[in-house]
Amino acid sequence: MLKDLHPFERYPHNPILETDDVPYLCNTVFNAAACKCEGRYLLLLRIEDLRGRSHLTLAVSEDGYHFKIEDSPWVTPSQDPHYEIYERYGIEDPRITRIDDVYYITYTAYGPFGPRVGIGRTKDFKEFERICLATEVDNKDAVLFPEKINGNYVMLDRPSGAGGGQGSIWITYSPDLIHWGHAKAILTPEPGWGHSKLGISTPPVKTEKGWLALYHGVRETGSGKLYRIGALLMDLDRPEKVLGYSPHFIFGPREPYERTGDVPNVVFPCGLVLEKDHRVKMYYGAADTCIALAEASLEDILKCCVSSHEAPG
Ligand code: M1P
Repeated sequence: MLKDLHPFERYPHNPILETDDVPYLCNTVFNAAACKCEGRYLLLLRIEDLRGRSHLTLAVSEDGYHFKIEDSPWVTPSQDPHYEIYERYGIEDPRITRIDDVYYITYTAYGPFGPRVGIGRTKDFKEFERICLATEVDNKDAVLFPEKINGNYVMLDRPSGAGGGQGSIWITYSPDLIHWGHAKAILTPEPGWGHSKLGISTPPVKTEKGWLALYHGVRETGSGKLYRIGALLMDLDRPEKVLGYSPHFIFGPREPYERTGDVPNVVFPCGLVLEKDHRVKMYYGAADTCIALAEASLEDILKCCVSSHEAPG
């Protein structure tokens, strides 16, 4: 019964990465994108430095549980005048989506005007090429779908949640990854566990039942924000059609490393790895301070998505 509502099991040796594992001085390591590349597991870590600004560093593993962090940052805020001011305060919360042979990385560019979505790409996790800043400010939590749908790239993002606004999950389409449009809200906060704002967490995974993604819901409480996780199922051909979502949260802060840290009571996944046996590894930032892992079967996550109505608006 508990498994029906909470399908994820925590890795018993969590957290898998902490500040002391980073080979250079920093404040925290959290909110990592994840993928498999040439048989190895890769995490693209958000590392916050001692000024409170973030950059991205790679970690590699043979088994998905034991990671070694590279000696120096991989992607740092750009000095290119086209990007510089928008990334001046850091780059945060990456997500990786493989489309054909290219790994696309969406990230939050953070500068004096607020957060906006950046997109870059790599073929080998050595060279990183920025493609564009895809949105205006006050937008973050962006993920790309792993294939074009009806000739377009498809992205989920979260406009208008940063300044305390009620953030919803939106979908938007592009022929070239640069020009985005036909935007539509697909999931909006409701009274309950995610009443304050929602944001997509992990890039969609294709299943027989539809596109499956995890999202976070935020609840304002008397002692701060509480970040928990739900599941969202979208139509394969028309992903703006929400087929179902979990009415309850399926994962939330419980362990000491999730309850205590720089920002308490936060679980924040940015990466899923779907294994051949249909088990899922979810890598998540815990309390904005470390990285942890939980696993579930794809089927059990799908069972949490109950049918819903057509998207709002
Ligand atoms: O501190 C919790 C999270 O807060 C922000 O998330 P969101 O804007 O989606 O609510 C981000 O700063 C995120 O990195 C952080 O984990």
